[in-house]
Amino acid sequence: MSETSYMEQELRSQPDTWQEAARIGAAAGPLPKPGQRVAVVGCGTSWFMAQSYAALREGAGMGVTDPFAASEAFLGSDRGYDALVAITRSGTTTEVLRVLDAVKGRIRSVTIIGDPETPAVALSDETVALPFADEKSVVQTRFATTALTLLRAHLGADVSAAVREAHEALSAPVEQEWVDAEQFSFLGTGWTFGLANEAALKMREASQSWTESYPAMEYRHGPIAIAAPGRVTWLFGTAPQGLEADVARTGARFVCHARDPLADLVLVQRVALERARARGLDPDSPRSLTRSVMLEAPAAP
Ligand code: F1P
Repeated sequence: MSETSYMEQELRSQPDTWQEAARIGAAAGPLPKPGQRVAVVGCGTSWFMAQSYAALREGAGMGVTDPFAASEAFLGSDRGYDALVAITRSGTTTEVLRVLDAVKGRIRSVTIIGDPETPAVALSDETVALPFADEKSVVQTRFATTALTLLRAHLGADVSAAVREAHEALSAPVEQEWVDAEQFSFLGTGWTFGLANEAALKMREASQSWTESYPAMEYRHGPIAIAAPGRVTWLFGTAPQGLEADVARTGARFVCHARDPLADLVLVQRVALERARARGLDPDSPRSLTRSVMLEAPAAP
């Protein structure tokens, strides 16, 4: 692995790309208007950003917002969607292209895209391009968080504290206990559940780590059985009452930081990078993964 991987360079640029996205998101643009019924789709990391956006938009009282993995989206006319938001860094992910094609002429689509020179653009009614956040690393870091920052800003959030705290997350120490830990369970509530899913995926992709993720209130309903000494339970946002003490009793390490949860995800990206390094893995070339999943068309019957 080179001294500085693309993953490291890209994750370090996040405060700048977030600032740029916040500027774009604050303008009206083609993103859904308050009151519209919205479906939001993506695959992998982009699906998890869709989950976070949906929780934020619903929480802000902006209207029904349903997140789907692109391969599992329910977009029938009985659901009454006014708009489809697709999130894709590559613009070539087959399942996302299939959804865009399927709703064409029926539901207005807007795609948040990293590479605007790709097929998703022609299939979308509108696009919001974030080429400055596109990445060379297979493992996504800044595109995902920048897309979510754009959406947060579009929902009216002031993201300046998140930008400031992302800087701080870039210089915070990565504890040796996190590099050595046997297992991580990531937890969140509301919009931070999507972040928990993304944190768990990042650690699997970049460092082949054993990770799980749950809504925080679900953790006591079974998954806490995995918590044990040498393992970490990492919560994004505010801890539900009593959870820290419950985890402490298992002997697992409980981690919950006060910083903006999206900024805390930056710290997890750094943990993933350090764990990859410690295991001699190249985070830019993760095992069995490609930048985009492009499937062949099914054979004609
Ligand atoms: C989505 C994605 C990535 C994942 C993998 C395959 O890509 O699922 O999240 O890390 O490399 O592609 P995209 O649609 O956002 O380009």
